[in-house]
Amino acid sequence: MPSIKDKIVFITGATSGIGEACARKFAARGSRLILLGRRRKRLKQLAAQLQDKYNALLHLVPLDVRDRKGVEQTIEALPVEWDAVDILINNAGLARGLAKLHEGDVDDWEEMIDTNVKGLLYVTRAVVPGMVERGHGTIINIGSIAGHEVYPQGNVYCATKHAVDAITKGLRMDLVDTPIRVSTIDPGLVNTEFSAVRFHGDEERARKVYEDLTPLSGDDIAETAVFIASRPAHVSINQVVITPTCQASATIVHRGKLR
Ligand code: NDP
Ligand code: 8X3
Repeated sequence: MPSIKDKIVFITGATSGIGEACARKFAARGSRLILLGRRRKRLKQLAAQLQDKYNALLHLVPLDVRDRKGVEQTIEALPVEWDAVDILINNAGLARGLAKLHEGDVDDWEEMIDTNVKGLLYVTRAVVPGMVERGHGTIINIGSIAGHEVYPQGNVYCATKHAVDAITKGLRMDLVDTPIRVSTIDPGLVNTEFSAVRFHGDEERARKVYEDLTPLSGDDIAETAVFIASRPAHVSINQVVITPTCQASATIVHRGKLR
């Protein structure tokens, strides 16, 4: 199995949830990490922990993926020892609100579209040409089951994740004559800050999303990312749909004891 030790892994949205778990799992395997997120203090705290525990080599990028110029300039100006990215994990993303489309908040829509679709595109556009030049790379997009199905009041969030699915498939086609692999991991319920963000900080409402069930953890997704990244070069895991055992679809979730 090819080693991911010393590989450069660029993780967006590394300050919490799935991205943070990816940082820990890849650091544990000896990867070098470029960690991006807006919350500077969180990035620094995570970096200190990873250095302490794994002696990890890190490059921190406190940045908003919606900042097109910032993304372009930062990636263009990566220090030479960091610019040969081996693995890109496009994870930064969010849901805002849960509302009927005709009653939806346009600011929420813009934030989701700008982050989940445009931000992912900006980072991908800046990182992938170097991979093509070097003839080497793995891209892992974090999509969602919301990219496969639409659920009531999830309209625009689901649209952004359908877009991630289309972008992933399109990129894979465009890179088919290169050694570069393009994957998505499409999770169902993962217990992270996702629902608190979706409900604009309403922690009680967020807690109820995961009540009476065993959700996935960020670690479950991070382990899947490590598995994808460490396959032999001729193996591309194109898509992994992963839900908790109690979840059969976005709307069919069993709460309470499993029989
Ligand atoms: P969290 O809210 O815990 O983490 C989201 C991460 O994205 C944070 O690190 C946040 O960092 C970062 N982020 C958000 N907006 C921006 C931005 N504009 N620029 C840079 N970074 C940003 O949620 P999850 O870990 O659950 O979410 C990660 C991904 O997983 C998302 O794409 C989400 O859609 C997807 N997903 C989540 C599921 C779930 O049930 N939790 C299920 C399916 C998919 P900061 O705020 O510091 O910038
Ligand atoms: C997150 C999963 O079902 O809340 O993408 O949309 S869901």
